[in-house]
Amino acid sequence: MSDSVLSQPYRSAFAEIEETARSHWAAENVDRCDLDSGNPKRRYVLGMFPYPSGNAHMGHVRVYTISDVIARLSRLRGYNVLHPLGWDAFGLPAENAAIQNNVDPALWTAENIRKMKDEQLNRVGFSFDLTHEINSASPEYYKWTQWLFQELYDHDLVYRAEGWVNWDPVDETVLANEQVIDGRGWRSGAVIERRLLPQWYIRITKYAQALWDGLESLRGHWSDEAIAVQKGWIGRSEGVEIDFPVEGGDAAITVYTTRADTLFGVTSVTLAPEHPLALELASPEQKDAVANYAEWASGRGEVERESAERTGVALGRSCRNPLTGEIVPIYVSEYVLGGYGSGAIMNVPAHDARDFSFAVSEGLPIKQVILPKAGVEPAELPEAYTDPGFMHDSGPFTGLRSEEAKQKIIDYVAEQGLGRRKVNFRLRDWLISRQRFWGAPIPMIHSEEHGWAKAPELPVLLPSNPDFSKGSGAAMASAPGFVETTWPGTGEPARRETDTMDTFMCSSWYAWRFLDAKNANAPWTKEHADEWMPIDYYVGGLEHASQHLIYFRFISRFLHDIGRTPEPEPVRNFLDNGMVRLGGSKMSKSKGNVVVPTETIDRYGADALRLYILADTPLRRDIDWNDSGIEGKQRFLAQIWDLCGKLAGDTPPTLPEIVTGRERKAMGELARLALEVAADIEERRGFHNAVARLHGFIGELRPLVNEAEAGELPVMRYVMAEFAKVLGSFAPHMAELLWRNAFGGARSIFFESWPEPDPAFLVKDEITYSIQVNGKLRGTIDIAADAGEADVVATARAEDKVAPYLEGKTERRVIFVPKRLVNFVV
Ligand code: ANZ
Repeated sequence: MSDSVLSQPYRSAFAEIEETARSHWAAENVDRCDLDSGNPKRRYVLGMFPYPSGNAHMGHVRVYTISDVIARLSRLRGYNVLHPLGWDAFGLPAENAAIQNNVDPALWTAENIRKMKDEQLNRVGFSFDLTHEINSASPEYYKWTQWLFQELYDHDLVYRAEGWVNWDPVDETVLANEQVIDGRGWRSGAVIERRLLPQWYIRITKYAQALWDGLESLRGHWSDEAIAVQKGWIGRSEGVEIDFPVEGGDAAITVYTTRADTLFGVTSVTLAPEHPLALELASPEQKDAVANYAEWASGRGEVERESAERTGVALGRSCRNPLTGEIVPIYVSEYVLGGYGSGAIMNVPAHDARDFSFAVSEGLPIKQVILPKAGVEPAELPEAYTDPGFMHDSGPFTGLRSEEAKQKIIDYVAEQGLGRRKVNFRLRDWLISRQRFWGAPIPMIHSEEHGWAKAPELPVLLPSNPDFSKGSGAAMASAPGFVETTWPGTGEPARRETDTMDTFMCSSWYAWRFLDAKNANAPWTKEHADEWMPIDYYVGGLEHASQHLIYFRFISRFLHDIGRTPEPEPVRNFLDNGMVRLGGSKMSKSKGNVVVPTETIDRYGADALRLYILADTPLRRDIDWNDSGIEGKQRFLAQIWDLCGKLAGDTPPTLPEIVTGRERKAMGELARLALEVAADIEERRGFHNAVARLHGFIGELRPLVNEAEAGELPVMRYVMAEFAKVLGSFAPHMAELLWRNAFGGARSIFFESWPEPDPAFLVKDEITYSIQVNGKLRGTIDIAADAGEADVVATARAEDKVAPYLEGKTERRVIFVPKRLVNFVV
């Protein structure tokens, strides 16, 4: 670092400034977090860990800039801060690259991590403590992912079942339902096929109610949208099961409905094609048609089934509405899903959109039982009427409001034993088997004789140097020595499971591993979990609010149940940030609209980038990138640089006595800044407001510094040095060098404390009084807010515009209204 850096214009010095600052941080271990420091003030600040693609993009910059601001500010405010970085390193891209380039995915991943860590993210100036770094694809980590799987297994939360799965023909893998978006694979975009395979499932549905209830405790700490996304995935619905006796037999069809108020409008009953009664009940003439339809439909994905044109086949049988006694026909149709509710529905075409189109295509009657107004005759319906209203043609319930009738009908159905209340969830068990190589091997072994058992030793290591010539699943099965093993105890031959785990399993517990990243004997210690969990601030995109955050919350609740974490919820505050776009669309390599962070840093500096990415746009909104915005931030930093350059000195400033109005004003600005910025970040998520306050502060301080008398400069210098500490969370490189070069700091500014100026300075320092003579306004004065009555009156009397009206008169009385007015009665 050259001594003269302070005298250089910022725009030619920023690269040197930033590199020098980072070398100071490294030399002084500024970012180090000793988990056992004993400081009872702790904060765990975490940005969702990245997939090591090899390219850090603006999305990463945004997430970690946010977490970094919280982390740096928290350190200055006296917290022991854990702000770690790790790698979500298993997954398809590494494997695909490995297959294409014929390299071991482990090597490809390691090289990507190196690039992202050392060449890219490092340059943004994030205060990660890399002594806690983790890599989910390392045996030291996935040993514990396997341990977690076995814990779940021991608690009866893992089972194996044959099931229809979503098969992605391009990636050659099974996808979870939530990884299929509009019938296509979430990564490959390929149209998903259905296949039947034996799979490992995790019984997350056992936690559905708990996951639902837990959302209440997150209100105010998670955005309403994030909570709504969670609710959508869990999909709790309160309804009733009703039994429709089948004509000519003892069977009954149980339907699930959330609309008991529509029971009088049922015109048919429909089974899912896979419903066990479908074939059994079908009339001899219809058996073949039903069987063919069921076979065709069961190979189709759920999304497709729900969205396609309504098709179906009649069973040639009927059943009886238990409430009305009406006889209605029975159908099978693909839009009724086998895995939801009871797999059978009552069709109310007048009030359900899907039933409406089904009735139209099957020529079924449409019977209206709810009308928007009471006591009118129904007109023909162009589409289903789905809103609440007034009951029509519904026996004793006619005329009631539909919400009220719903409760009454449910009570009646329950009393008469025609059905029972029922809660259903959309959430399905978590399918974690992947027929891929680059994941944590599922630690199970199988023998023909004994069945399945846990692999006795962990980790079950991935074979190195896999042969991908016969495809991805085969790489594991063909690896020498991997599959063949022995049954524990007996030594009989056994085979290892060759499937690997969904990578969401790796990321479901990584937050705990940061608490003991290097522990070879345990996944983490209870002491650390008790001290550090839940995460205080978790930062990441809303796109993870469904999958990752469901699994993370589930695993957290499980770990809580087995006594390994202190609270059921893993995340106190979730900060979901918006995306960074260019020209209105998401930055993507294929569209060629990418702004590369390292190139941006070359041009403008990391501090300008950080300020820009935080400014103007509220946390949850998308940013639309524009270069003039970041240029503005660079100009702003240059102003700060110049201003502090004028105040440079060799020793750290101490607070001199505050005497003049200008000094008081500067102290007031500092007090307000420190107070409000802390609240913006810690409480209000107002990162953009905090940046605006930095601008506002400099706007006020510039004239004060420029006009300051020589005697006022020490205060100005003190105030700007304190400002540097606030700036440090946002533009850490500049703050570091100002601290050292202009303000005489001997070691990093990040060992300093957040400014805490006397709150007395917060009081608005001047107040305007109206001055009257005999009740007539003659002038105003500005005077210190804490000035006493005598001072105010004396100043008022001497005011130029007032004095002439008092001259030569006898003052009979002075009326003084504090903070408002002085009236001289003469
Ligand atoms: C009669 C009815 C009348 C319905 C009406 C709706 C409106 P949620 O809230 O998602 O639980 N349903 C039940 N089981 C189904 C299955 N296996 N596949 C497809 N649809 C199914 O939705 C419950 C409603 O979805 C139920 O209420 C049922 O249709 C349908 F005017 O019953 B309803």
